[in-house]
Amino acid sequence: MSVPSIIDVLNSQFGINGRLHFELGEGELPIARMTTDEATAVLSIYAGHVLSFVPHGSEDLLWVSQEAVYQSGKAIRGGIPVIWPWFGPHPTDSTKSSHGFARRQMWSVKASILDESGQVSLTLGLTENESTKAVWSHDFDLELSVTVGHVLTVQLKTTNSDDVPFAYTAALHTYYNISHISNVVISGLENSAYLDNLDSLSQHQQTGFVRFEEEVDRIYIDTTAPCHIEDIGHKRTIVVEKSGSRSTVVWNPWIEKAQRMSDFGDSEYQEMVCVETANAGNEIMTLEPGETAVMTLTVHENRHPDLQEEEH
Ligand code: TA6
Repeated sequence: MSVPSIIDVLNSQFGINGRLHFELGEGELPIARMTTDEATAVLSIYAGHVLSFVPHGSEDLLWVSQEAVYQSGKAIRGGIPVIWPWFGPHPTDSTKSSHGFARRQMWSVKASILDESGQVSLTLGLTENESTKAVWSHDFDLELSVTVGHVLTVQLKTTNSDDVPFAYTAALHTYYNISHISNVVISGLENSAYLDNLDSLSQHQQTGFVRFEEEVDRIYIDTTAPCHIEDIGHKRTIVVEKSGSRSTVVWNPWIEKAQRMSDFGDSEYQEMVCVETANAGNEIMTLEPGETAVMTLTVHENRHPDLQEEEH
């Protein structure tokens, strides 16, 4: 009798007929396909990484590069990378990879639920192992819960399972799929303070909506506000709401930076924008042993079928 594959085991333990199915995706990495009457989603078990969220009859709300690499140990370019336990470069050791290690680890499947409203939820987990201990000394317990329905809900729960306090920064580094970067404005951050990553993290204040005519890389601080990505070309507003997050990062690499990234097409900067649900910059989280913190992102679209597209 043949040994059941990991996919067979996952489908037998957590699969939900017609609603939740595991299979091998690109790079032979395990993925979960989540199907509801309102939307579908794809979640990579590797990296705990949402790759797609498509409301029925609409465009994917998430963007993934055509050049993305699907390989153990590498970060997937697009979707919702889990940035943990440090946002950006390592605070003291430049030899450590940017944006922490959670997005380069194989997570485990912990639970699946089909609720009475027809939403499908999948919970993944990550705890310390030899490779995480090599770069970060603490014991920890991460849980990522993804719920698919009319709204995509992504919840990142951090528990300090160590016997000493630890500090971390984190983000759900979401890449949104847009019609064209010159068609898009972001509202919700007016008058917010931000640290400009293109100007030595100097502090500035946002005036009006966020628009894009060059690379933008900003950590908006002390903000819990929802953001609206107004996209005339796709005739929709992407509504980004959050809790447990006091920073919002906005990034578009523009031309030069896109050309410098091997897993990012030279012109792909035109079809994406990152609005990241974070605790980053000076928003450093500290947990005592046994303490838990939860950061939650909810995303949905409002469609505007009668909107007229301006020439760009
Ligand atoms: O969130 C913005 C940012 O910190 C940018 O500075 C850029 O580096 C981006 O993240 C992508 O980082 P990555 O390590 O995924 O290439």
